[in-house]
Amino acid sequence: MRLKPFIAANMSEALLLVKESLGSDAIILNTEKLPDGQVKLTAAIDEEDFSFTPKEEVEKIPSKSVFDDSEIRESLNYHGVIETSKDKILSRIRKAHFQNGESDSLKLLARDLNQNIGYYKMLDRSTPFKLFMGVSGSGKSTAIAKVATQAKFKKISACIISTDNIRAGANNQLESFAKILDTPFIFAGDANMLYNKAAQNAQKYNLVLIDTPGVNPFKKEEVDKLKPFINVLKADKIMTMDAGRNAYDAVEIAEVFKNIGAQHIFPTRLDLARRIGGIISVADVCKLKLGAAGISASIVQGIAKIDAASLAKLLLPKHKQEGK
Ligand SMILES: Nc1nc2c(ncn2[C@@H]2O[C@H](COP(=O)(O)OP(=O)(O)OP(=O)(O)O)[C@@H](O)[C@H]2O)c(=O)[nH]1
Ligand SMILES: [Mg+2]
Repeated sequence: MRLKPFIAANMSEALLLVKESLGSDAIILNTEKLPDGQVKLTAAIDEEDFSFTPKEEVEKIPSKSVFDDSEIRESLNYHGVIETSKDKILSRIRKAHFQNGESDSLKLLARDLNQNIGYYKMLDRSTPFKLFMGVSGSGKSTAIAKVATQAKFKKISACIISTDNIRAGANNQLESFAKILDTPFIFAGDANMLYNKAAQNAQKYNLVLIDTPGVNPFKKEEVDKLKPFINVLKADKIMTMDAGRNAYDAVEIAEVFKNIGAQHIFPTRLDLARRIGGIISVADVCKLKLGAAGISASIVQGIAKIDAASLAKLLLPKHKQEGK
């Protein structure tokens, strides 16, 4: 049996060192927290041709790897990112620092969010159908009006189909926006009608934006009523969600929509949120991609592109970003 000690910033990094050095058959004999906060592990492996190292030859990550992650950690705590997502982000960032020596928090965070969160282009036309779903009042119809406006600016032809047959007067506001934009507004009361109207209009327009009735994700009967609309078309499925939601609630809600097909998240009311841990946690846990967000109630100016760099800036304290 060969014994070998390892020192690293935390347990998961120490375990990674053990695995890299001794392989996955190694067993951990002892763990110890050192006074400087690092962790020391003693691992052992059975070897036929065993040798005994008389002097402790400690495998230690070079000192540049001990990255002071407190700035990013405190930001993720402030924003209320859920524990598992926070730990994953911090561990990857420490590893990235070790591998490339980068120690600028903003750059490290932006790079990590770029590599580990998915992004989509809202006006991407590879599939013409964009279906919006979400909790009642989460901003679906407003998001559609904003996207239709952007499409108009970019000379991309679009129409809107509403399937919202639940709330009385639900379509009035969206219909009036559509009129102002000179964008056709079509109503489809059931999934068959949606299929037919969407297929017809995809011949005429680059984008077919589909609104759906708001649901309570914790009421199965409401979610079940939404499913036929979602399953009838091969659409980009976008979940709108209030950006300021508590992260654990946000993940629970997003899991329901993910299970019925949501692929993207469109955060709304970002202008009213101080903490965006819900959005980061949903993107991490549910693997929903980010692309655009609602940043005011204004239809014309109320939409912004979201990417890794803008997310990192939203997460880190403003004063730490000065001059960057
Ligand atoms: N400040 C701000 N308000 C927003 C934003 N997005 C939506 N809202 C407001 O949120 C409210 C609800 O938006 P809707 O678009 O009607 O939400 P919905 O999901 O279509 O609602 P239902 O159809 O009832 O389920 C409206 O008063 C919008 O003006 C945003 O990005 N910022
Ligand atoms: Mg609506």
